[in-house]
Amino acid sequence: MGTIQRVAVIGLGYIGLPTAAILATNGFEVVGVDVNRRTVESVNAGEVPFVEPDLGVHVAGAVSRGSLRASLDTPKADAYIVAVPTPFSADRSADLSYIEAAARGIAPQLEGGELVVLESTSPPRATRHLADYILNLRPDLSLDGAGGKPAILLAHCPERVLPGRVMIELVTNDRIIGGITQEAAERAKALYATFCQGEIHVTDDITAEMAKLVENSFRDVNIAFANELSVISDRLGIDVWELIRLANHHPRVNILQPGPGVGGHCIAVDPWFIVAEAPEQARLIKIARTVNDTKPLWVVDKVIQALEAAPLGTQIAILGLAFKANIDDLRESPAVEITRLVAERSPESKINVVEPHVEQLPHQFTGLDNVELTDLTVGLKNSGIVVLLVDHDDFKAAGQLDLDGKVIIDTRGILSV
Ligand code: SAJ
Repeated sequence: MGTIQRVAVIGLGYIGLPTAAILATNGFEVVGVDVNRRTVESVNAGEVPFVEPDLGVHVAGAVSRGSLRASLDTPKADAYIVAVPTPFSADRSADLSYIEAAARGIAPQLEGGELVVLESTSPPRATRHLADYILNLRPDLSLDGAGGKPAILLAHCPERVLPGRVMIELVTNDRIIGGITQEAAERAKALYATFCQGEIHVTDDITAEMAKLVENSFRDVNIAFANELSVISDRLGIDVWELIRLANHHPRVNILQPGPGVGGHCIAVDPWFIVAEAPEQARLIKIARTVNDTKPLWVVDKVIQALEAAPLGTQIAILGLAFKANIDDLRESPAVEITRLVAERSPESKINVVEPHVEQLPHQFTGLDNVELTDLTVGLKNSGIVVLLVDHDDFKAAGQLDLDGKVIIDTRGILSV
């Protein structure tokens, strides 16, 4: 098998495009493939269709040097990296249709000897499913040379980068690579070693798939513990952030932070893939998901109770809509859910939303005339109830603002720090 020179990256999203750009910067000839014509056009123009620090420089440089281009069609390549979405279906099992679509593009291009790496967060056995799907389309190939058929090398290498730090973590994070065969794992390791400065750990495909799901479930379970403590502390009339700060002084205790719920497209999704695989056994993982998913409703009840106790006409300030601090991403954000539910349950109350990272309210607020986007000063001045939902740096100074006489619901502990 020859060395890898040409790499096709299927899916130019938050993971695929940075990976394509890093490979192009490290001497590979890279073609990024996407079904979205606008994405393809903007990458070919050297532009990035979403916000991620430092990505723009890499893409613009690689495109202008000719080492990166985008296409709607899957080309012939020495290695294929699949970085397409794996959303969950209505029954919360993983939807593998995007992976299958990628396989339909790759299969006709294979000659034998190519490496195919699945990077998408995947349920156990998804890499095998991808392999079977390709072999079904190409019965003349094999995974290990059996029957004299040329082999293709299948591996899983889950992405683990944190949105907002992708270009740094792509290079510095350790990676886990699971091969369907040892040869596949070793070849994938050689490819990733060209740009990854972290350690690269080799294992089998199913362990690699589970490692990614377990990392996010670990976080989900631990956030659920913190969220449960916040509800218990509220009942006891104590400050949960002080409680956690004190408990964390113990050398073997490290409790995470409670919040209004868990947002984003990873931690709130991946644990369900484990639950779908082992519904009887994954008891803790499932209850943690439920604890985190119901936390926004608890916050909504708190706001409604405050409203009922306040004088008629009291306005509400909502501080933050993003799913976490200092980003503009509103998708799957508990803050959006809370604000929408409060607006629906109290249509007569004016809601002043303060979110410095966006210029307009998202579609969830269409038709809700009592909700308005405003700035921090105006929002606070007009409101008798202040609900802190995101710990943006912009709000950290809120403790110094005049909150006298206002009812504060601080779901992030900004005022406790
Ligand atoms: N959150 C809390 N309390 C905490 C920590 C987080 O309520 O103590 C909330 C955040 O506010 C947010 C959600 O959890 O709503 C998730 O935020 P996050 O920063 O923990 O993680 P993500 O979703 O941005 O990225 C995660 C990362 N996984 C882990 O840290 C184990 C990242 O490394 C993964 O690559 C990413 O998921 C992914 O793509 O799977």
